[in-house]
Amino acid sequence: MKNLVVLLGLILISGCKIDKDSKVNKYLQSEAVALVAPTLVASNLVIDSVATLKASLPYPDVEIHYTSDGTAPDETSPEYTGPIKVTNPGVYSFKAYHPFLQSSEISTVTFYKSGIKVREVSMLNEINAKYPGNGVNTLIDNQKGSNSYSDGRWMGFDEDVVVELEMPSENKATKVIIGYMSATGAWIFSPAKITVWVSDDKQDYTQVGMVEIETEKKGDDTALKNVEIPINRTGKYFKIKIENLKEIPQWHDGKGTSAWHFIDEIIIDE
Ligand SMILES: [Ca+2]
Repeated sequence: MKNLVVLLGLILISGCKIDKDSKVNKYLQSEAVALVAPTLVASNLVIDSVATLKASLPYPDVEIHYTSDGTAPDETSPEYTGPIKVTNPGVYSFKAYHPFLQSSEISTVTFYKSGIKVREVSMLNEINAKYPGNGVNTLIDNQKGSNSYSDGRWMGFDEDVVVELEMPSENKATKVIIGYMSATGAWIFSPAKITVWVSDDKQDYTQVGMVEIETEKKGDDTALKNVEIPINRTGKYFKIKIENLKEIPQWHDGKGTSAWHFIDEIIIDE
């Protein structure tokens, strides 16, 4: 499987405090130089059975320590010595240490459990020609998108979207998890509202869940987010309506116009 580059650290050292009068000396003072965060590469972020996670920071005498429970790593955390086989979902965090340089910032990557295997996915509206991803299967391919909305792993829309998912059989589903991007600098906002219906015959649908998502505030960072909609119902067909924000708020250059929303994966959790 093609590797997904999660985080890139192209510059090895950063954070130099350079004094006007002694630039060279200051640059060489090790206490003023920090390691960059380790680069993380994961084979896949939605785990069907196992994923492989590699961390690297190619610099002499660097030690990388990590945690797999969402806590911040320190020098007492397990040391990274080679690719990790990831079988459980959760947040993996890495931090680099060096005998003479400042330790790095923390790199993190989040793994998700794959849901019920979908037999067929269809979209009742047109796929947007600008951001089609890899077609409608983008939403159920166990691949998460990167920080780049144009990486081909995201589907982007400037209107409401209705998705139908057919399961192989009637399945008990506990929740629906939808991955989306928040990047207001690119006019990409959170979906405003998501509604889920279930049916046994693809005719009569019953609403089983609905969530409204708070609109971004000025200054919010770009982020990859997930929304979970509890359903706790059995069904063979699921219909999901994802509504975009119809009026961008006043603080934004696009005020009053409708927003884009970007989706990378829908997981029906058993
Ligand atoms: Ca995907």
